Amino acid sequence: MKVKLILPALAEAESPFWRPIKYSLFPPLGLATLAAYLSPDDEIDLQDQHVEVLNLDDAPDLVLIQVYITNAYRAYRIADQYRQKGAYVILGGLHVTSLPDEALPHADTIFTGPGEETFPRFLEDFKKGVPKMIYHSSIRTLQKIPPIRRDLIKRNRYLVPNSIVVTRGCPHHCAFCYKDAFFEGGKGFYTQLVDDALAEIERLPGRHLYFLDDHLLGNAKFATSLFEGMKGMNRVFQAAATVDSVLRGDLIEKAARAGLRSLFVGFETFSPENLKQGNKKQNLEKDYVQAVNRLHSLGIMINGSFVFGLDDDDRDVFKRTVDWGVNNAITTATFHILTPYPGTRLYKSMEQQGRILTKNWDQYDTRQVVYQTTGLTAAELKDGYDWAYQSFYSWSNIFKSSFSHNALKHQLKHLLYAGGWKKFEPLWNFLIKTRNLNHMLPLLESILSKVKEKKTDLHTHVHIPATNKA
Ligand code: B12
Ligand code: SF4
Repeated sequence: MKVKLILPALAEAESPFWRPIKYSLFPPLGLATLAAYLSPDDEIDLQDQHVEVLNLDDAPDLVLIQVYITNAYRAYRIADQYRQKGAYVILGGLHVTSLPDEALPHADTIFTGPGEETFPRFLEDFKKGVPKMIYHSSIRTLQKIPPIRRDLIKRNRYLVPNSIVVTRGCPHHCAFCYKDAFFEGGKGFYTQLVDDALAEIERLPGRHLYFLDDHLLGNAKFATSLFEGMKGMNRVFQAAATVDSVLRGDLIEKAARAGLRSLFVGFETFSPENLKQGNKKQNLEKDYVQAVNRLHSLGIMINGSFVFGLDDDDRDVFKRTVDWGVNNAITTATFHILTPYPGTRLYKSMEQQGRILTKNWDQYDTRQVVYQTTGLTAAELKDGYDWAYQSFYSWSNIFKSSFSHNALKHQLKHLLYAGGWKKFEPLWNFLIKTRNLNHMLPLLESILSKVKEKKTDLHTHVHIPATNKA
């Protein structure tokens, strides 16, 4: 059987603000995971429109398309085209799970939730000639899943070919996050067996790994055994976790010993009112600066995530946030305009209040205001968000935050990482065009090499209260 797997490009890929490098980071891991259930005799073609021109002139028997919110319209167009040609088209992913009724007219079969149990079930039915229209995932396990078909991934087109997920979901319930909606009807947080996770790591060449798990430290027992097992592997890795998990116990030290060098942390907001609106209870009354200092003392760089536009935000929130990030030597920052994704609790409450301004999903890229704001006007929010990016990544701020680390090595790493990420677009574009992105991996690995800072009262010069307590 001829099988085509497609990750259509997100709408923002056509925007003048599109940074090609941002979409050439990670390969389509979800589709490569599903491909593992196909038969070795199947002829498989996996295409990622972010890094290649789609070939739509072929004639596959089965087409799988992964649907995110801002590629949904494009995904539907591709699906319609293949169905007209007689292919059997199936759709799944976050957006299909949020809005199955919207997706259904464009597919022969749709899937809600993770695919590890439903896709093999579908394949059996499909082969028997009795596929259903909808498959809902309810059994959630990562045990006995076949090894991801990484051979289908065109590694040289990605900066970070070694992306990996060893858990699914998250133990928390933030109102703006897709997580509860996506995992509805079954477990919302579960892990691989540690040995399976270690075996998957062993299969990855080179040193660098990027864990795409929502919260790698979410299950302390699992994470402890994982880090224990990784100790001798000489890996360097990046991951995501909460403020709370950085502050609790000594898991973060174990992670650092196993090779953790950079962490994505969801600070989101400093306002307790906003945290309550976002149901981000795990951040309430947590000392953000203490978390930052602890990570820096372990030589771990920080990618801070911040959301603008929650109801308690005022016009000063942008400057306050940027100043905090710079003064606390956050290496990179990801700012988002609050976006009520369909299916989330935030969306439901905004819809009830009549605050959803558009249902054009192409605009739901966290760079645009799609809801009725309260504390700020939509223009203030958009302008403040744009300003925050410009200001945080100005050379003066990059220098300022880099040189506030104690260790020279950490200063240089910060400078290279933040400057390299945001300031060398033509170089990135050249590397993408010439298919040489993967040659940057050794440089990334050396930037992520070990550094140990002295424990001092670093960053006591914050402009705003050290914690998010009122
Ligand atoms: C990698 C990643 C990206 C990549 C995506 C491209 C790629 N190459 O994969 C890039 C960098 C482009 C990206 C961009 C953004 N992202 Co992102 N990203 C992720 C991340 C970290 C990992 C995705 C992943 O690989 N998961 C692991 C695999 C195994 O799972 P999966 O892809 O979901 O696939 C499974 C199922 O969905 C299902 N499935 C999927 N497709 C199909 C198809 C069929 C036919 C079937 C049967 C099943 C099926 O089966 C798979 C196996 O279970 C997730 C968080 C997460 N942990 O999932 C966030 C996440 C998806 N991103 C998110 C966000 C907010 C963004 C941005 C808006 C951020 C920004 N401000 O720029 C943008 C734009 C996204 C958009 N507009 O929709 C949000 C939600 C987005 C949404 N609701 O659509 C997430 C969930 C993070 C979070 N917790 O908030 N992202
Ligand atoms: S902690 Fe992160 S992944 Fe977990 S529910 Fe909140 S936003 Fe989602």
